[in-house]
Amino acid sequence: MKVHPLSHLFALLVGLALLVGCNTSSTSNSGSSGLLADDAASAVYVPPGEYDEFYGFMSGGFSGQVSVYGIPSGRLLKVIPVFSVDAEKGYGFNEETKPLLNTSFGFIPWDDAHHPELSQTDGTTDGRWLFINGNNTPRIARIDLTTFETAEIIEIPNSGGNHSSPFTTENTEYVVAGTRFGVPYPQADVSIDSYAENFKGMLTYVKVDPESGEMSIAFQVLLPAFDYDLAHSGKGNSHGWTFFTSYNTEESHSLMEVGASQNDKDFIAAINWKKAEEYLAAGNFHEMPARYAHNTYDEATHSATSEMLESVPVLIPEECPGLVYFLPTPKSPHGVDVDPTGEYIVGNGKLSADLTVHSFSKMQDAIANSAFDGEIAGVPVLDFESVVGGVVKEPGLGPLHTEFDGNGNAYTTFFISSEIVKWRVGTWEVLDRVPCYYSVGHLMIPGGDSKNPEGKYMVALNKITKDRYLLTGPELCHAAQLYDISGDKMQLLLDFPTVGEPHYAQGISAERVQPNSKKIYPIEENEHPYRCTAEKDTRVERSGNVVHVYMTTIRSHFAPDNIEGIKVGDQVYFHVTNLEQDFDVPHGFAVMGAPTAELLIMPGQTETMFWEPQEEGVLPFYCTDFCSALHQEMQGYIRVSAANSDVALKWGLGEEEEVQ
Ligand code: RUQ
Ligand code: CUA
Repeated sequence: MKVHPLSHLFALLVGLALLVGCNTSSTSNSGSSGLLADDAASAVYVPPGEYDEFYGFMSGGFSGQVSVYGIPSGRLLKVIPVFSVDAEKGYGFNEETKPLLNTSFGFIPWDDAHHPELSQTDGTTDGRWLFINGNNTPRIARIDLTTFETAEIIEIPNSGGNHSSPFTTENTEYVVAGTRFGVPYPQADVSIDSYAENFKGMLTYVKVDPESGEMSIAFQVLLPAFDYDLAHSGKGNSHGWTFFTSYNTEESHSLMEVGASQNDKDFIAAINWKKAEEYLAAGNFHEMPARYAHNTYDEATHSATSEMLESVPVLIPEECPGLVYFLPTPKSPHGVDVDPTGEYIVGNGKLSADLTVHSFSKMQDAIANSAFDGEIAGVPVLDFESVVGGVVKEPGLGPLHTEFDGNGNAYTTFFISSEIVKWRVGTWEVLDRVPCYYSVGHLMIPGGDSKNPEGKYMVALNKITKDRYLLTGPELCHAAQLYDISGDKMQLLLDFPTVGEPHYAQGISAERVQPNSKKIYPIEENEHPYRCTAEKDTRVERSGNVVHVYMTTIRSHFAPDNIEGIKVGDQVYFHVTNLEQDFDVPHGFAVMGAPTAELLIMPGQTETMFWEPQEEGVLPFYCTDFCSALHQEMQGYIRVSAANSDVALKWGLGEEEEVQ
């Protein structure tokens, strides 16, 4: 039996992690009383009726959703369903949104969402779209920030664990997707022991249409089966490149906590995507079979469609000189963050005592001078010393992620020492440090990964909250902490719970988003094939055992509200159009015993509930969203008869009745 050598550093870090874990309960409540607390309270106080200065978009982690917060208040504004069904909004339950969750594995009602990423123009967040990755069944979603709804989801083939995603380029030319887990390429029934031989690591570039935002896979780059963990694209001079961190360059596939921590240095894979575009244009690629779903929601029809695609262009580094370089980076790096000037690339080696910063211009020189230290799978490995731009000495333990404030400062999270450390880009000196309660993962400064950060607030996204909040049984909330970073010293202002695990977040000035926010869907633009835009057109149609109910809703009734002639075993589609044209007047629709969620229909929208009645009887339906003083009157009945009964189809509202 082989003995796995544990490195001393690794053992030390594990020990420290345990120590921090034990100590946490004795350090609670610090800084939460006295004058400081009063100042902090007024700094985050947004008076009733006033708006927050920033939107904060937080990943919901294993909830599969995105939550929207006001900053600095920490008030929850909305939960946007993305990868998981959401009964509150009918998402993934109504017929219109189901296709969004389609994949090559079929309908998948859940995923693990990690990194929200705002679209950018000229390196500045533009408030048009928010992208987020699904980690488990590799996907990228695009949320439209005029509606705050999921507009598109594209599956990433040849990938396993879409973690290093969906970081954007400076003008949202691309969002990227790197596989965290090596998987057989092509996917096949092979021995896991054949990892080094059969498994690969694919990096994917997803093109974003500059007008519509629509995503398409532009190309994939075939690399060794390292674990590609995070990514960020260059800016300014480094625009045209993307940097992906990797760990497990050992290509271990079992007991990874040891196996993937052997090498003193892993790599950042630097991809020259402008070069990739040249190779593609020259036809220097392989169109490879790959089955993946592309799902788009059409705002005119209020419906999503799902399409299966069958191939992707793959670039192979051996055949494409200059496409990829490996930058050696100490000890299992996690985050990789590019400073606002685009010159410095911070690879956060989570088992490294120091923070290594690579220089883009040095990297260019090293490439020009062929300062290489070998080659792996056709990828030149750059000489480490030649590409290091600077080192922050012993800043803390377990660095994970770095963001920037636009004033030449960087802020790095340290998971093990549970703190954020502020340091100066260029001089590499540590300027300040603040504790986090507890064990911070990502952090977020609005625009903090763009060319133009809005460096007023910083949010720590913490993994553990024991003793910070009232207890709620074994499962506690995850949480964020808000800091003021406008001065020399970081100052803690606020703790607030989050929905699910907030891996990463993005923030943006409210003024870049709010003016474009949609209030209603104009009814005359509704192109849903089963819309009903006037009450007089409401009807029930049967064809065989398929029944379509064309229903409308307006304060405070459904039309029709009495339906008879439905039979056990029918396939009933309730197409409900909300005729309201006033802001903030959705109606809900729920049927007793229907094994699905409600519909929640926005003004001008049509949504569809599918139902197969199982038993005879008369079942009530009603509006679930309190919409007027007569909301409670907003109800109706549907009569279900035996499969062989001859009860005629009949529907009506008040005195008027129609029979088919
Ligand atoms: S992760 S805590 Cu982005 Cu999923 Cu770093
Ligand atoms: Cu409509 Cu309540």
